[in-house]
Amino acid sequence: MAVATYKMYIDGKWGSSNSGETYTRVNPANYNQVLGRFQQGNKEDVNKAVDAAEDAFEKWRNVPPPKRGEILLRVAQLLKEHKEELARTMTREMGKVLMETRGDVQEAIDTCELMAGEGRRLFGRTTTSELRDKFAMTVRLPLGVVACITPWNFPIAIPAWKITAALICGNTVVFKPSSDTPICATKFIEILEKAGVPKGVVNMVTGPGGTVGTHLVKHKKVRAVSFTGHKDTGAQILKDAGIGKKIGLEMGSKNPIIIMDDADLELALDGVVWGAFGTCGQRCTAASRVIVHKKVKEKFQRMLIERAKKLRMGDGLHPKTDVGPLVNKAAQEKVAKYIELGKNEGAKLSYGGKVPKLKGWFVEPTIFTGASPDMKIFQDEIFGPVTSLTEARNLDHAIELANAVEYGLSSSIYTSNIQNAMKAIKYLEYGLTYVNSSTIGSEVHLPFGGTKASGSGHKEVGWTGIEFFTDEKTVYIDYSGKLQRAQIDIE
Ligand code: UN1
Repeated sequence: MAVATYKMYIDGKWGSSNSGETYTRVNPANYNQVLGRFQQGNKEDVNKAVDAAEDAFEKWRNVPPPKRGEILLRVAQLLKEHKEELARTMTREMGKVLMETRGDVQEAIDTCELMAGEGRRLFGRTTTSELRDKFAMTVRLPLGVVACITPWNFPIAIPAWKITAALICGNTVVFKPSSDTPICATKFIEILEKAGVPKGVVNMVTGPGGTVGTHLVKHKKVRAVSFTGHKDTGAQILKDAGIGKKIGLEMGSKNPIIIMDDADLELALDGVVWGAFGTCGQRCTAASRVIVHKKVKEKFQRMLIERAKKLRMGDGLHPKTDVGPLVNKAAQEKVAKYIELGKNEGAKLSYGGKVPKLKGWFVEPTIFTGASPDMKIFQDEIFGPVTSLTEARNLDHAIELANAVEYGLSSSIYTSNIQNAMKAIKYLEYGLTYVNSSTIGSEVHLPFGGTKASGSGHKEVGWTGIEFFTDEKTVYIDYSGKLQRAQIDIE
């Protein structure tokens, strides 16, 4: 079968990169299947895209927000109409199972609907003044040209999080998708175009992070960067961006599930299996650590291994598959390396750990027991189907273990005791805490983001997505007709 060549999207036109070069991407479940040829973007492409976005800004910011919202509702409608086809494309492109890729598209639909409604909110505040005949309020203004740099693990949902929030606020966008998922990115842009997003308002440049991403981040005309991906890239973005830009970073984590002795163990088991092995462990919210109360540790460990044995690994398009492949060869090698490391540093490999000889980048669901804070498998984000169990003496110890990593995105506690739950909510240093539910599965109308090395302090989606993509300008209107000095002319 002929391999299709995909284009970039700049100023409302589909075209080739200035570089004249393309790259290919294969199906991670079957690396003999080439999916397409994609544009290897370069600096000139980024410049053109930023210029187009800058030109489109004045007109777009003046489109009334509810009108912008109408376009986003059409995007939602088109995503609904194409949900199944998009989900299948996504499974072929990045490997996660169909149930999850359908969920990914659904998350994008939810986001479009939420952000469309924001077009009739975009609230500022009004408040009092310390002076007479003076009015004080805030209004939300767009930032200008914003860069959205997205990962491959949620190849439609995360671009939708960022791009729709940026658009409803009146910004124009340069979108740099992960090089592993250019087809999903292209399909999403096609839908935006079809829904009526005007030319120049959203532009897409594909290509390597080192050139396209870096140049975009450094670009003087870019007012904000919203990035999801690896913490090292996030740290580099902070260095490269310079001053004058708002930087939103969503990075990795090492998310714990705490299981107390009073927990419903069957419920906790469902949560651990879903959190650790769903998306093949490739979520920044994945449950990569399980911290179990000593009284139930042996029992829970047995239950988990029994359940893991039932997981079926394979092509995500197959309806019976539970765990798909990793995204690419480098990911497979990284996970395999960590499994070796875990054994060498003294954790017990209690289940899985093998790299099967298949024509895809698979690694077996893997469970380590006896992991401790001095080990890399306890500390580092592995981003694969690997979880580790650690025993805790009591809740305080469990929370201490949970917090003993540099990250802080998602956390969970299984307990039937409200005091335990409330204490965990208070002391877990994580952006998200789930009670009696897994670490994955955030909803789009609530803030998403982490503390510590997981984020830069800005959260996305929900009302926080709107906060990020606007400047909340403070406005004072003095109608007293005389000079009134704050802090001085007070009665
Ligand atoms: C990510 O892995 O980058 O809560 C985001 C969740 C999803 C988002 C994950 N809604 O697991």
